[in-house]
Amino acid sequence: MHEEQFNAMRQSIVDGAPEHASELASKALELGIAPLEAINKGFVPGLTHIGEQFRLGEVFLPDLVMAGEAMKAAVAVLEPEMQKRGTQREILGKVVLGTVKGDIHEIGKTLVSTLLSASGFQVFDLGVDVPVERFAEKAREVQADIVGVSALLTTTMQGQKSVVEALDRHGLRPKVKVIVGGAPVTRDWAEKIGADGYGQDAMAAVAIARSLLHK
Ligand code: B12
Repeated sequence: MHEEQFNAMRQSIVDGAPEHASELASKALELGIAPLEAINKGFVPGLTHIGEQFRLGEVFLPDLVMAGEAMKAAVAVLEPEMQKRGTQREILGKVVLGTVKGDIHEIGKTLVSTLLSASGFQVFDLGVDVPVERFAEKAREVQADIVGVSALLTTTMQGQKSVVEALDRHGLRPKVKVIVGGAPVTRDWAEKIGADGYGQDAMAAVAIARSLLHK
């Protein structure tokens, strides 16, 4: 079902066409496609494809930038609907979330933020390129239950380890749990750096956050 729609969504990202992507996102909602399904089956495959083409040297940075812009335009349309669907009232826990220093990839982190808050978590989104100490300071300030750290580059993954160490230094662990994610991140890596959880996508992030807090 909706294969044609999903193909068009994928193509709008590959083409780096923000307006078209946002039109297709609105259309998807009109057709009753769940926002997360539109993201996972339609738009993300476009980003996966362009990322692979970039790795192979078939497309260049401006193409990556435009694909990212198109994705953001689509998510901007779908996000309010995702928020609306999370009807839970009770706050499940507080999560401080950000992308590590030196890394400006925001799309995946923002999706994690949206789904966590739609699922009933109170999220403090620090944005991208976040200094290590900032994670710890914010966690202390808001008495966070969980700190979530995103990294999309093999070079910035180290920053996740530094965040775990900073929380240790601030005496916030093991009370404050750390979850990590991002394309190059694996469960093994999470274990190696002493994180409490790894999520391969935003749905998994919610599941792991819930299970860490026994909710
Ligand atoms: C779009 C994009 C960009 C855009 C980002 C736009 C933006 N505003 O975010 C721009 C153009 C800025 C960009 C820049 C660069 N990029 Co780039 N980019 C991508 C691309 C194509 C898609 C990333 C994305 O948004 N994916 C979609 C989202 C939904 O998925 P996600 O981020 O993985 O997030 C999901 C999960 O990982 C998980 N998750 C994410 N975070 C967290 C956190 C927690 C706590 C949890 C539990 C889960 C979780 O849940 C998310 C939702 O499902 C990837 C390719 C790829 N396949 O990842 C390359 C990629 C990540 N980029 C790459 C590179 C090399 C770069 C540059 C260095 C290029 C350059 N030469 O300048 C720069 C780096 C800039 C910097 N300092 O950060 C490489 C990284 C290679 C590596 N392994 O180190 C990749 C893999 C492309 C490639 N194949 O070569 N990029």
